[in-house]
Amino acid sequence: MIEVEKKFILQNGNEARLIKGASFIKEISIHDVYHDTADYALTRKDWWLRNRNSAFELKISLSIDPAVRRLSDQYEEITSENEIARRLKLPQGKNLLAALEKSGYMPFCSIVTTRKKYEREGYKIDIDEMDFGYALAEIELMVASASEAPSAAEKILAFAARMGLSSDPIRGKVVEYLSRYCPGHFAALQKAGVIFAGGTNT
Ligand code: V4E
Repeated sequence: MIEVEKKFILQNGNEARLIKGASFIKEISIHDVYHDTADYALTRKDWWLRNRNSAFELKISLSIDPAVRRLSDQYEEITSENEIARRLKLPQGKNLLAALEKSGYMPFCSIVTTRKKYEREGYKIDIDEMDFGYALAEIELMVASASEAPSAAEKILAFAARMGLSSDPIRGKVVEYLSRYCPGHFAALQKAGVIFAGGTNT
């Protein structure tokens, strides 16, 4: 099965309409700390290394060409510490945090997200409220094959429009955090073509 998902900005109370009549599944708290080098070696190539609730995860962009990537927005997700160390060319078998610090990686952003999970009309809905005053909804459909992904994306957009959500491109939580608090880092990612001025909604 393949997940097809899209993110939408939540503002002016549009959350209430989205979750009206939805089944509440659960609420979780997520603490993400993102790491990179001083010259943004990872994020400039659209690689995102985070420690989520004490477990490391690396998201690697699957396309080298930013224009192609914007159409698909596919990331490989690696959760094994040994594999993360191998991809980052760090010494194997050591404590990953210590190895990262020794090689010049440091935290650049810390975000606590309260995520409420719902289901409505076959769609999975995540409502993410970030501790820095930003909120997003993610709407997801599961499909059996890649060929079904475009029509699933259309269905999500039609559902979102019915819920009164704007499908204008949005900034993910980390990109929004950087635009507010780390302008130098944000500008470096724009220059590298990783962030477009308009954002994304995938
Ligand atoms: C892929 C990515 C980043 C890593 C965080 O990914 P995201 O899906 O925003 O986080 P989250 O917490 O919802 O992850 P989940 O719980 O679903 O695993 S940070 C930036 N990107 C890519 C990106 C980009 N290049 N440009 C823009 C405008 N937004 C996002």
